Amino acid sequence: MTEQTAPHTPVSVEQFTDEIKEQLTYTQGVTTDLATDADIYVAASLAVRKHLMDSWMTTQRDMVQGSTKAVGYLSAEFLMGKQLRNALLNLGMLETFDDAVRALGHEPNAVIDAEVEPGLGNGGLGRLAACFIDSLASIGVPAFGYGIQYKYGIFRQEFDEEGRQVERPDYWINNDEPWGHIDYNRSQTVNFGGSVEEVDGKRVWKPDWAVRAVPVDYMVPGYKSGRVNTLRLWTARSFDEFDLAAFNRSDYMGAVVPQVEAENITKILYPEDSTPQGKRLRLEQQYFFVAASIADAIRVFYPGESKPDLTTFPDKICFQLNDTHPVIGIPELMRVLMDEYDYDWDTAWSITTRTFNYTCHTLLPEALEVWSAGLIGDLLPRHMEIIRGINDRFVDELKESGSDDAQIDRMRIVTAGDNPQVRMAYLATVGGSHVNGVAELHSQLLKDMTLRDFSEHYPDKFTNVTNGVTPRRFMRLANPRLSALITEGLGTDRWLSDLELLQGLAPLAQDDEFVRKFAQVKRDNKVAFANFAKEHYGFEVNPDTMFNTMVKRLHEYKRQSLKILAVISRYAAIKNGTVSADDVLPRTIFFGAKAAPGYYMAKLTIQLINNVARVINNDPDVQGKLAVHFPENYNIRLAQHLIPATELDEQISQAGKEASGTGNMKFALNGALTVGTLDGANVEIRERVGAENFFLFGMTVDEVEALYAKGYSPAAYYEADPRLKQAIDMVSNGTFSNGDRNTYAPLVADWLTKDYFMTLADFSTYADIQSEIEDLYQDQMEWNRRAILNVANSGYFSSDRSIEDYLERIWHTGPLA
Ligand code: GL2
Repeated sequence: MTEQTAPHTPVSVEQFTDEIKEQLTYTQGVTTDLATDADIYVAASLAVRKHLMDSWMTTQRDMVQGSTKAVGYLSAEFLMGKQLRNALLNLGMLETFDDAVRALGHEPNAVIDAEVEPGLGNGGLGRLAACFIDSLASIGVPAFGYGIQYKYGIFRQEFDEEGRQVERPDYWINNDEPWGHIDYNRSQTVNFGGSVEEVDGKRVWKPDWAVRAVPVDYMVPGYKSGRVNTLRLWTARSFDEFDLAAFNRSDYMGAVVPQVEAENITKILYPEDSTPQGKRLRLEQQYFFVAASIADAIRVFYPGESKPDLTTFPDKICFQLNDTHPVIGIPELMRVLMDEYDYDWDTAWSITTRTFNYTCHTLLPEALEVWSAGLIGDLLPRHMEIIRGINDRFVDELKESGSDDAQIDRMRIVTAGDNPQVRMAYLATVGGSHVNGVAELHSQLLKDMTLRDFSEHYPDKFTNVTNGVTPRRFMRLANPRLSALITEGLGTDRWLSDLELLQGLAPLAQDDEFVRKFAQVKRDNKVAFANFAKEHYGFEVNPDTMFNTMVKRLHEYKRQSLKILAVISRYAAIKNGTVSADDVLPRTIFFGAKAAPGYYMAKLTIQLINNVARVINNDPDVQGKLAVHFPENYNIRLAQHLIPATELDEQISQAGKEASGTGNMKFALNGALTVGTLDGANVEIRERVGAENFFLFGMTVDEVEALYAKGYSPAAYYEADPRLKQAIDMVSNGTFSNGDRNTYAPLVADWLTKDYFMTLADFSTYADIQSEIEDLYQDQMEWNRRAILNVANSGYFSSDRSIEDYLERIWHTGPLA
């Protein structure tokens, strides 16, 4: 990656202080002495935005003048995290900011904390999109992130007295939000409903209703690249504020109905992870942002042209479909080309298929979106016609290539029968140039299982790009102590834009002095986390215990159940004296997880974890030996504090279920060791950091398949391992529900009779490996050596490398000259 210096001139502390004051006075109308932390945050953000403005404009100009093709990353989610410190880092202004804020009589951390985190994503998929646009800008590739500015992001999680999850609305936008610039002059019209008519031999869509899509632009500054890209999030507005006739009839509520209906489209992020629900509103959201984005790209790249030559469109921009959510963009681009610009089908199809590529992020069949043709036809009648046209031509192609009827039926984009369904993953595969999975194993399983027929039909379309994470946010910002030590060890900070340089740390794992410094960094991070946890969550955390963390969405396949059963078993062993007091390695276990509001088993698991924590933390018999904490509302901010303090990370999904995981990468890069299965990117992490530096357990994909095939009986595992039996019995006998045996009965019944993700089958090896983990932990020098090797060998998991792979394998473009 080429490193360029930011073109912006360095700013002195005095100058930046003045700029903040100027914003306070002339934008906010607040005097410096009355300014709150939140006022300073807004003023400083606006001042920083001004510093980015020139680079933002030149990047856009250079992009349109076109030395290289741009990337449009279409994603229903962008989980950005806080903006201010990231922008300061990329501008090289972190210290200037701290000094200026202090000069104004404020504490930098308090000012940073005033920023409300936009939660515009559910989990890994949304965070990946945010890492990717950071890397695109840092590498200098012109790019747009295109998505939705939801008014309510992912819900705020609280726990009630019983430890159950309660969802509260996240009205994040109801605060001063200095980063998003709403641009009414670049809005687009998005149509819905109606019918299609034949007019002069042409199909003409006569829509029923329309909403106005207004862009809200966020600057995406590259790290030291001098480039600033755009994240354009659309917000829905109605064309008329209210129905004046209704208002004049004194029907005040009725008067605002059209406005409310239009604005509902971008009201809320669907709080689901992986399993979509067939909701009309969700399809409206998808079409809304994709249609606006395609129209926007045409506007941007062919300014002022009424009859642009759109055969050049795929040379100007390629669209990456982040999962199936934006796939309706394929028929939309076809419609635009044929209906608005008069191209014939074949030309339109050639442009479309060269423009789109598709990333699949799942292996769960239920997570591949399927829409009823009736619903699409109702909401987007012209698109449904086009989808049928694509399907019919594809079926013809299959027939010509000799596919039999059964295979054709398996592969139809629109299923046959009375209630036809549109399979969006298939549409994406047929309508784009490339399909990629997100880790080696995942891409292989896509080819062998999920999309097998398609990979046989289009062998060259399929490729892999292993996910990555940005080291700027997840190392430099989250872990300044480790970052400083790495820079000291390597003698340069260039690793932040060339993460493979971390390999230079490998020899230092043999240098006791360095190992001790590394251990001290971890220790300081643990103390810092203990203070943070006390202040923000009210927990007392003992930094002299091992910090063992499992943070991710709550899903049965991720197997938080496995972890909590092992914790219960450990608790029982300590309490009953099965392990002698001297052999107990004190551990603090952290969970962080949100469950989709309608996901009953996941929510019951949350309740169980909270109650196990309550019982353990209040039991004097295990004080100082075992503690469990489950901070509410796991989000990026909490991740940035907890990951650097963690020593042991849990990645224990059933093999073949986690597409990649990206938390696993963040932990390894921050010097945690992983206990995990051979799943997702764990496989590649283990290969790189070395098998001896990774705690592997559990069945492989093949073993899982074989056990399913043979017939899986979880009860047999329950009977066979007394530790497991005891743990499950404690859940069922009311130990964690004040004696009530019913509370967790559904969980227990599921474990013993179904256990679809084979938690019980993997329990014994998981429990066994704990003693190996604890033995190693006793030898702190050796543990830290291995942690250093995790850091040194994880440079591959930078999102910069992922983007380089996309550039080479899929997008065929590169940085601006
Ligand atoms: C996910 C996968 O579950 C996860 O394994 C992967 O790391 C991310 C990013 O590729 O995508 N798919 C998905 O729908 N969500 C994910 O986190 N929400």
